[in-house]
Amino acid sequence: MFQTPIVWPNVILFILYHAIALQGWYYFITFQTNLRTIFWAFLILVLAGQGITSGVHRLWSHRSYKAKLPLRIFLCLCQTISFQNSIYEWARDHRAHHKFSDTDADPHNIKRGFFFAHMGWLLVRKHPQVKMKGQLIDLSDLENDPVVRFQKKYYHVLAPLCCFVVPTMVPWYFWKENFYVSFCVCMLRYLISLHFTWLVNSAAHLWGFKPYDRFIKPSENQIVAKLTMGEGWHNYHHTFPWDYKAAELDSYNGNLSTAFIDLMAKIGWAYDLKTVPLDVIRKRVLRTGQ
Ligand code: ST9
Ligand code: ZN
Ligand code: ZN
Repeated sequence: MFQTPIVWPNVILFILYHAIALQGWYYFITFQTNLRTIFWAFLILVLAGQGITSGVHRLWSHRSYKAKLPLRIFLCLCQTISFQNSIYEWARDHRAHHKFSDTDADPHNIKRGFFFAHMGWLLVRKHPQVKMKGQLIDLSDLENDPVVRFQKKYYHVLAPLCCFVVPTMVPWYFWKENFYVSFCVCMLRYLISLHFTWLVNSAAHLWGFKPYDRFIKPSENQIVAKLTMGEGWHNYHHTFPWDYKAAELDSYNGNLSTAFIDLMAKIGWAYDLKTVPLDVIRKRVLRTGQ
């Protein structure tokens, strides 16, 4: 039987992150932070979010649209700010998650429980099946993208710089925020973005409706959709992962990522946006829907 070896440095690091973020929360609710620091943190949260949703998720993991070089550079910068592993590693794990959903070869297999799917998978060694079956996934498109290659090569320097150093320094340098307060707020913003993202793997794999495929765990979770700028329509997304909207409906309704990609398409930086024809959706709903 597979024993899960715990990775103690990760456990300690995440406890430390949470302790510092809690101090950030305390400074926030006791009005000890400059309002500009909060706006700044919110801006970084949205940028990092776009790097995940429009960038590493919809573009690099699923190829649901194509992006010209300037957009790829911008999204790569945003994804680096998110400090959620390099584009290459994130997309590799995510493709494994879709191909081997809810099995031992899924890096955050929901069958191992809420905590494991949420963040526990980052605190232990991966199941051997993830590494073995993961070899079957084609990653040549990522290996051939110079933006992805550059980020992977310098990730260990770029990620701490973009996620912690610059976001902490700006409020301290430009509006004389207390340095430690700025650092705590930066850590709070980082942990909010991590937990919101992780909810897709935990909550949206447990709770919600299954209008498109009742045989899979991923579900339509409106709360997660709101928190993740449009990534909680997870029953639809696992049924039609190539749709750039990651949702059926055209209305944005909190799906800021779709609005962003549409805007990029208008200026010509995004193209070949893939969607699913309505009759294909209807047929699937009749065949496998709840
Ligand atoms: C983080 C990621 O948080 C979150 C991803 C969430 C995904 C959500 C998806 C939902 C959609 C979008 C949501 C939008 C939200 C928007 C929010 C808005 C505000 N295939 O990994 P290693 C092989 S990261 C094939 O070290 P260990 C490979 O050979 C948080 N092969 O495994 C590899 O070597 P190399 C910050 C694979 O040793 C070797 O195994 N980051 C695959 O078991 C070793 O790989 C951290 O905390 C595969 N899938 O360690 C870092 N995987 O890489 C945490 C592995 O050289 N990570 N191989 O090719 C770690 O410390 C370690 O990875 C570990 C496992 C301890 C977890
Ligand atoms: Zn999923
Ligand atoms: Zn996906």
